[in-house]
Amino acid sequence: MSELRALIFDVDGTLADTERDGHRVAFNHAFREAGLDWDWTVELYGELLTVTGGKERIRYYIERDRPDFEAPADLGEFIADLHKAKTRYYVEMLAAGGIPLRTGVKRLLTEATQAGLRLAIATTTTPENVTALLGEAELALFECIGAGDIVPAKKPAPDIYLYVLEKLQLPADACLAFEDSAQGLKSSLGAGLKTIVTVNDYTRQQDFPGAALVVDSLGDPGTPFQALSGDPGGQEYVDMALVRRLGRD
Ligand code: XBP
Ligand code: MG
Repeated sequence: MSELRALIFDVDGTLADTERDGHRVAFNHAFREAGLDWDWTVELYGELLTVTGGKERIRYYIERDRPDFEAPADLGEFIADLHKAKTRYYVEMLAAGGIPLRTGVKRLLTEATQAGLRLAIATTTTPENVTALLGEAELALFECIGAGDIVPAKKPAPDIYLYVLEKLQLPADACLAFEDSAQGLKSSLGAGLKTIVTVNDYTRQQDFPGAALVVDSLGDPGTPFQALSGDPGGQEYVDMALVRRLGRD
């Protein structure tokens, strides 16, 4: 068994709650701009989140909910253009307002860096979205960012985690992953990674078989997490001691 060397983070839902008030709003903006009457409500978006990747999600929606849509000859190009507009707007939104990192994220990133652990990102989202979400100082903490279409098969396939492990030149048992969703967990477990799940409103009801720990946030001193499954060993927030124990178990 290797010593813990790196932490690998998912982005959407894990580093920040970006889906409901970020991505969803940006998709709707792009639809309106393109003259489409499509409106992804909070509830509908929860269903669509079962499909990872924005382009894949739009295609799934057209096939499932818009049987009468007169698709252009090149549907792939149409979706790609729509998605480009969505990304542009999402990045603009973040630049204008920003979405805060979830409880404990900033602290854990700092503590892990100080403890000499390496940090990486494995996400389905478009690379520009990651840069827009994280400030320069936070971005600089990550030595590897695996994002978007860099791998052909998105989560729940393990490919993006395998890509990051390859870049880090580390075996899976020297790393610990952080995810927020069942599809994300499937992806990290598929790559052989022990995984802590931090649920959010969209993923709270999902099942997380195989997770090392399921909590409602990473927690902070004075703002304890609630453990939903797994053994937090008396800890109230995810710190280096807990990370090292879960990385070893
Ligand atoms: C979550 C996703 C993404 C975002 C939208 O990614 O599935 O598709 O919802 O991003 P993760 P794009 O949890 O792996 O960070 O529109 O850029 O695909
Ligand atoms: Mg996620």
